[in-house]
Parts: sequence; structure tokens; C-alpha cells
Amino acid sequence: MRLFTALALPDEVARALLLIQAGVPGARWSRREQLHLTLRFIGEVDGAEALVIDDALASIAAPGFTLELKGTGSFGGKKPRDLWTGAAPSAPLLHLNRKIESALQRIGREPEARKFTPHVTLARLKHSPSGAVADYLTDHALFASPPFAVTAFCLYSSKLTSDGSIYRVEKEYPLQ
Ligand code: 2AM
Repeated sequence: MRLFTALALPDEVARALLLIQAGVPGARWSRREQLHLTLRFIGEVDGAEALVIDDALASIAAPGFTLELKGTGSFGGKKPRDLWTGAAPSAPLLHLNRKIESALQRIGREPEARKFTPHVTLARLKHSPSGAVADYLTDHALFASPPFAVTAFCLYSSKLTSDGSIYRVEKEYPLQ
């Protein structure tokens, strides 16, 4: 199975995101149940590895915090692949990310090579005109979600289908 850790989003925040999902040709907008903020991608594992990962994640002690999503961006430069909203700077979010990273390295997982860029993917893009993407990013540059309490993080599984990814919360780990 393919696993990753992420924050689930409350309905109030998801509603705010769904409201800004319009106006870009070629965008496949994330559905409510696809919205999440990835903390650490894990990748393909077998059942035995998943159990070890679950144990490692369950042993993490980190404080809960308040988070706000802010602004918009896109990965891929001249060939934009997606649209996303970012997280306002948050020391406790980085702390949680580091805790997960070290817990996974302790059980022998490879270190994450990518820099952590906290974001919630709003859409995947296919042949979207770069002008439309630029306009979208300008129009929503000042987007801010309602602040929300982060009281847990989750282990998700991901199944790739022709209709997009199906994400499922497998486990939830409370924060203190
Ligand atoms: P994305 O939304 O920016 O594509 C499930 O696929 C989640 O893990 C998505 O949020 C995705 O981020 C992220 N993800 C997928 N592959 C990844 C990888 N190789 N490294 C880091 N994150 C990845």
C-alpha cells in the first residue's frame, strides 16, 4: 500500500477551499475528501512495514496548535502541474514534521530528500494556459482560511484510479 502522513482539514476550512476552486481551464479540482496537508510522504510499503510505521508514529509526542492556510501557489514553473494553498508560517507545524521525519528515520526509512513545503493541493492541471494560472494565483494571493485547531495527525493510504486518487485515513494520532 501507498502511505503518507497528513493533516485532515475541518469542514469549515474545506468549504473555504471549495469556494476558490474555479476559473482555470484544464484544472481537475480536488474533491472535499481529497483535501489534506501532507506532512511526510512515505510511499509503497508492505503490511509488516505498515505496522512498524504505525508504531513509530503512535510514539510521537508533539503539541497541538492552531494553523491557517494562506496564499496560493503552483509547482512546475512554466509548465504548472497543480494549484495549491500554503500554510501560514508555523513553528509547531515544522516541529511536527521534524518529529515524524526522525521517527521514520529511526525505523530505517530513507530521509525525505525534498524540502517541506506545506500545502493543500487544490487542483491538478492538464494543459492549463499559463496566463490563466498566473491570473488565478494573482486573484487568490490574499486568500486566508479560517484558523483551525490541529489536534491530531493522520496516516493516509492512497489508491491511484483513473478518476484521481482515493485517500483514506487509516490511523489518527492525537497531539497533546
Ligand atoms: P501533492 O498533493 O503536492 O501532489 C498523496 O499523494 C500526497 O502525498 C499528496 O499530497 C502529494 O502531494 C504527496 N506526495 C506524493 N508523492 C510524493 C513524493 N514523492 N514526495 C512527497 N510528497 C508526495
